[in-house]
Amino acid sequence: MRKAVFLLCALLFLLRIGLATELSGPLTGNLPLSGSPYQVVGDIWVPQSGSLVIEPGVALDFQGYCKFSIKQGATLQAVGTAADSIVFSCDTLLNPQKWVGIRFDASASNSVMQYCRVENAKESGIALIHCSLLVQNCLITNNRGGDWYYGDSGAGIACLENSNAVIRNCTISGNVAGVGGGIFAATDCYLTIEGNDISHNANYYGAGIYIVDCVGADIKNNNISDNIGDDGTAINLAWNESGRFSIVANFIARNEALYSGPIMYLNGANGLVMKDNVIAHNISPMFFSAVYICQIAEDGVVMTGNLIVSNVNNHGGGVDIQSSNLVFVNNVIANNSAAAGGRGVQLRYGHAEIKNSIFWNNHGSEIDADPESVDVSYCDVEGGYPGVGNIDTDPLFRDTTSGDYHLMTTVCGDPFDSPCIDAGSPEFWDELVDCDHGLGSQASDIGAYGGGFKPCSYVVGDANDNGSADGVDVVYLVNYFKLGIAPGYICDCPEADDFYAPADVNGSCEANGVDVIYYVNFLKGYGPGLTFCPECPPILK
Ligand SMILES: [Ca+2]
Ligand SMILES: [Ca+2]
Ligand SMILES: [Ca+2]
Repeated sequence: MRKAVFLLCALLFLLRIGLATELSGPLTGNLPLSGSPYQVVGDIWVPQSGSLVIEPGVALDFQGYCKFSIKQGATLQAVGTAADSIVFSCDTLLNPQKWVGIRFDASASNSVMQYCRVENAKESGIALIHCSLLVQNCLITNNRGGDWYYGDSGAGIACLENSNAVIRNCTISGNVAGVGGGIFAATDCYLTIEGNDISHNANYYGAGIYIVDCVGADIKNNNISDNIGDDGTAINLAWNESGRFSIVANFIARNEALYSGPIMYLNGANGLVMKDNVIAHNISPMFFSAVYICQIAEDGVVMTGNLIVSNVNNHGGGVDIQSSNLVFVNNVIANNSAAAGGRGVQLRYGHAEIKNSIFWNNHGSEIDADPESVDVSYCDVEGGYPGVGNIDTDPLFRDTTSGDYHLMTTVCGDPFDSPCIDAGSPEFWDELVDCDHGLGSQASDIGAYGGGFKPCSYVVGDANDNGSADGVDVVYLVNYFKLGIAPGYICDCPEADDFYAPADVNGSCEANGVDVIYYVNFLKGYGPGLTFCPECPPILK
């Protein structure tokens, strides 16, 4: 019986070898599943202006140090399915020198890689130069960095020289490079990095994501965890002088930076928005804070709704900001520890407006800044801090041991009511009020879950912005609609940008001639009352 099984296995092995199709040279048209697995025995490429479609389920097994190139103006459509991914790999036992990787070099802008697995490449799993690429639902793993902007960079994906990459819903894991283990971008690139799991990558700088000298990136809804490196382990943005970046709703945890190790090292940009991120349990035993931000010009840094908690550092603790202006609203910086000096937030050479935020139980001082350069109001600061509306009371988080930094409220079943509920700045409202967001009334809460909405300050119907709504406003509105006289007050509402809200008296969220008729009827004593746009409610002046 054992002999029969052995013979069967041997036969299947021979059949498998026999069935494999050898591949090298130019490829166009269709690469069918019927020929798979393909043994790539030399370089393969889609020639200039050619196109190649790879069918779902196709496997390419690179036999030597070969590469797959998509040449100038050429297109690759490698679109697998969730059940049948397309595999680019090599057997590292049979081919220990590994394969090179996939290179898009000035290829056409409609190339797509979806449901692909790219693994065991030696010079970046996927590299793009002077082109655009959509990479979606792919697994990119166990690749090494290529010899790009820096030697040994961009192990998973390298985006180079005026390229645009959309990287969405991928798993980018276990890649190793000197710079940019998961994703690396250099020189005038723009990236959309959304919904990915970027974890267990390793390197010196920017193990998860490293972006240098680029024009910007939107980094949204990613899990960036368990990466390990020397510096800027999760996200490292370096010398992007003209770049604009948004880092929104990412979960950034348990990354470890060994030496000069801020978890997020954001140095040089033209504007940076950090919103609704959770940055927790990261470690940098030798150096500074969880988040280090330096030299953000123009619009500076806007941080809202972030939770920066339970990070462990040597110096510093939560956030360290230098030579940048900062707007810091509705954040929580708590329970960060530091072996040596420590602080919740440190600010040097810039100006900060800090509102509706909690600084609690950080090692050392909670806010370390020149009092001239910082304006702190409506915050809960352990040990207290001068400024309007500041308090120094235990914020009563729901359950910090499980990472729940919502405020306690008896309405949602907690034993106490947090003093931070409805204690925020009157400049803001809670965008949503329920047990997961703002609590109490719509008056803004201090903390990471309240606030978020900045109501416009106006009187309904006060078109000329003089504080009252009357017939003069109707005349003003008629002139506005006829002659285009500039309106007195424009509201920047979340749902309706640059909306002339005081002139919308019928609640339609539009200001037009219908409002004039409605207004006249109201003033004559018939017709309903003046009604504001529900998406742009006023704070009464
Ligand atoms: Ca509230
Ligand atoms: Ca008026
Ligand atoms: Ca209207």
